[in-house]
Amino acid sequence: MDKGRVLLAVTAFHPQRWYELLAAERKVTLEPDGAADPTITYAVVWKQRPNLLAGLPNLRAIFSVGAGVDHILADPTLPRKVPVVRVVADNLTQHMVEFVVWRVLDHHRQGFLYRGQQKRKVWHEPPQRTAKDVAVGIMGLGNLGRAAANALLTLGFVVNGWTRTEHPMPGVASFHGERGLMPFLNATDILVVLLPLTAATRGIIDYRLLRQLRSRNALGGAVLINAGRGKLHVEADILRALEDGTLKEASLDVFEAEPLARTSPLWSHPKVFLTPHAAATSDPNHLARPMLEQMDAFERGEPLDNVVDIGAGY
Ligand code: NDP
Ligand code: OXD
Repeated sequence: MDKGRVLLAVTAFHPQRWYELLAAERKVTLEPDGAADPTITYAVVWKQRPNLLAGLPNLRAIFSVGAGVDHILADPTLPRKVPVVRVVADNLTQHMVEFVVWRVLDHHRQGFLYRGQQKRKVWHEPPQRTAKDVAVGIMGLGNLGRAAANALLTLGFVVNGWTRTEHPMPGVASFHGERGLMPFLNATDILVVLLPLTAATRGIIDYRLLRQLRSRNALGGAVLINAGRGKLHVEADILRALEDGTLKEASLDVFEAEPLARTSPLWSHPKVFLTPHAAATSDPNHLARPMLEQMDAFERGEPLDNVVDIGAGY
């Protein structure tokens, strides 16, 4: 049976390695032969061009090259009946755990202060606090949030988690839904955002929400770490919160518009640590093979794994 072709539709980065790995086993094209190309059976995508997938009559599944799928669902012409599969992979999870632990520890161990002191050649040892006195609240206790929570628990931090539906997790104070949000924030010193971007979460990290964090704490202020999506937060509100002390510091990996404009005050803000959407990179050397295996299994009649709930948006 002809397996058809894989459409590799990627913008924002060069898909060379993805192409090599997928093409080793399947016919791959970077462009369909016309809007209704009948030879395309799978699409592997990152921020595909709007309308690209709408007319493909034999499309069986859409694979995201990342864990998030907002970049796919943003297209209003997306064929709603075609399953969308997202990345759930140890390699990507490990990258995110490293990122979260790195940023939490840097804030906890006063990286900002010491980098400033080093620049000024200041020899001064401030009081040291202990992980057990600091509560990290993770918004989004999914595949990535749970793994990060476990690593933080091992280090001795108090961990709170907030989810959409009820998901108790051993060792974690769990909150869910709108009613759980305020008590979750009121018990949190370092807020880690690992939510997907959906209609319900867009713009959720605003000034009002940041005001609810616990700022009289062992750290001397509340901290924000966003590695979810930039459109979850309002950058003007983060800047305001940093100016008036609502936030002590922030680590931001994702931004409302990417790449971050060179004119953004976040680049040079003394209380901001910034990375270019690099918390957990999708490495094709780890992710292409499971994708190809899923295509083979699907053709044998097996169900797809990690299929997104398009209605919920993640
Ligand atoms: P999952 O789908 O496994 O988990 C999502 C979590 O968010 C779940 O716990 C879910 O709750 C919760 N959630 C969703 N909507 C709401 C809501 N309205 N209110 C409260 N909680 C909500 O996703 P992953 O952990 O795999 O990934 C999370 C996100 O991380 C991705 O969507 C992506 O945006 C981002 N990401 C960023 C990367 C980077 O490099 N910066 C790399 C990879 C991912 P429930 O458990 O009830 O369903
Ligand atoms: C992802 C990402 O969603 O890299 O995987 O942002």
